[in-house]
Amino acid sequence: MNRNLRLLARGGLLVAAAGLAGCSGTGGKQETSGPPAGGDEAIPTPIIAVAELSPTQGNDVRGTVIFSQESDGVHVVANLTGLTPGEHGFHVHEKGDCSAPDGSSAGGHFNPTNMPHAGPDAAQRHAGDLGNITADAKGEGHYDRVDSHLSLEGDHAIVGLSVIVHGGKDDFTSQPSGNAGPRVACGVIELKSATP
Ligand SMILES: [Cu+2]
Ligand SMILES: [Zn+2]
Repeated sequence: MNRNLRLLARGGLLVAAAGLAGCSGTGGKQETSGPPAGGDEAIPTPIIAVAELSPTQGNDVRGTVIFSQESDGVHVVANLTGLTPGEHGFHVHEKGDCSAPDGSSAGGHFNPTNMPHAGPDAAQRHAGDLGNITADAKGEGHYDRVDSHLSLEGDHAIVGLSVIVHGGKDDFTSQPSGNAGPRVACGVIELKSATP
């Protein structure tokens, strides 16, 4: 009797120990993902959106644009292939519709504040004016910039809109769109879950 009780007690302790181990294991996991997000100057849970760009008819430009919300703007990173060497207008357009063969369904530049077209560093510009992406001799273009005019949240969020890459260079002055030529690639900006 006494021995049985001790065995029961031991069993209970083992179960309790296993339960504790399970709890601390889960707690540990939450801690590793918690502090980097919450401890870093109160930056909220990262918001990330992605546009997968596909070529418009007669073109071969494709790639990925990743948008991540940071405290001072949206970090834009793009990697494209199939471009002609040189500069190519690169914008957020106002409609998330890439269905037209020439990309025209994406509408004009995203311009929620009714500003003139300009370059990315201008104080007054379309929110969608990201400037140019430059392709090397192999036709590969890379873009990496934090943009203070864009947002992934709030009334002027770019989620659900589109990214357009043009065949020519954006001159930053011609209205309404920088005379950047035909639309060679288009992709809709889709929100991605930031949690694993
Ligand atoms: Cu454009
Ligand atoms: Zn513009």
